[in-house]
Amino acid sequence: MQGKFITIEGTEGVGKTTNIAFIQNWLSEKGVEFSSTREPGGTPLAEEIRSLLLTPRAETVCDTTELLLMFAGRAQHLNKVVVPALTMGKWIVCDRFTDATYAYQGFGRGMDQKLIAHLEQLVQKELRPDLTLILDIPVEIGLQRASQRSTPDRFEQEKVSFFHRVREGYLCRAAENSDRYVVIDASKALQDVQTAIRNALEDFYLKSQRKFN
Ligand code: Z5A
Repeated sequence: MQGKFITIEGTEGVGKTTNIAFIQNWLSEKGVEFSSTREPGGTPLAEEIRSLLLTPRAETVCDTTELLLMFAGRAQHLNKVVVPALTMGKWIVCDRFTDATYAYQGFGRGMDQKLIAHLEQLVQKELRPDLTLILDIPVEIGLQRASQRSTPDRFEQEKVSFFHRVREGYLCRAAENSDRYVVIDASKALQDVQTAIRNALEDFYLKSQRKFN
């Protein structure tokens, strides 16, 4: 039996961390066996790569280096965590995945989408998320929310225009592949955001049950 692969995406400060806790509760109530994980990261080695990627440094990180590090961590994470869990029938809830690469490295940094697609195919083969929730928020509101936290990492030091391009990237992908994506207005009050997330999950769960039966 194959598990389901759910990813949560969005720009800075959209509330992924807050709402992943909500999704975990929902899955527990349904009696679904699941694991939560994140990218970049998710294994000890991939977490080291995460640290390389997020730590601000004097040396400029080349766009190609950043892209390859994202996929290097992903290869490790998929092989060690995601694929084994899905094969055992577990669901996976992942905080960011390859849509983030298209949005941040593709739209944000301007890297070639075809190159990203090529690396995606190399690393993931046919594996794609079953459901992607994009928490969408005007960039300025997200940055305002995020500013109340700790010192900014390397990405958080980017200009506002970078995050505008990233947001556009997410919305373009959702518009092009409406089947797998649900865009949620994350600027609303938390209770409203979570009602929308619950509706999306219930819908997805019902569909996956129907397919199974
Ligand atoms: N990255 C990449 O470039 N390419 C890739 O392929 C991948 C990633 C996979 C690390 O990601 C960086 O990696 C990321 C993209 C890059 N960089 N950026 N930017 P991350 O996911 O670890 O980092 P993050 O985007 O900074 O996420 P975060 O720190 O976990 O933020 P969040 O989870 O979205 O937000 P939050 O902590 O849940 O909420 C922020 C605040 O808002 C908090 O005080 C909440 O209480 C509050 N909040 C949440 N919801 C609401 C509502 N509805 N109303 C009011 N206040 C709210």
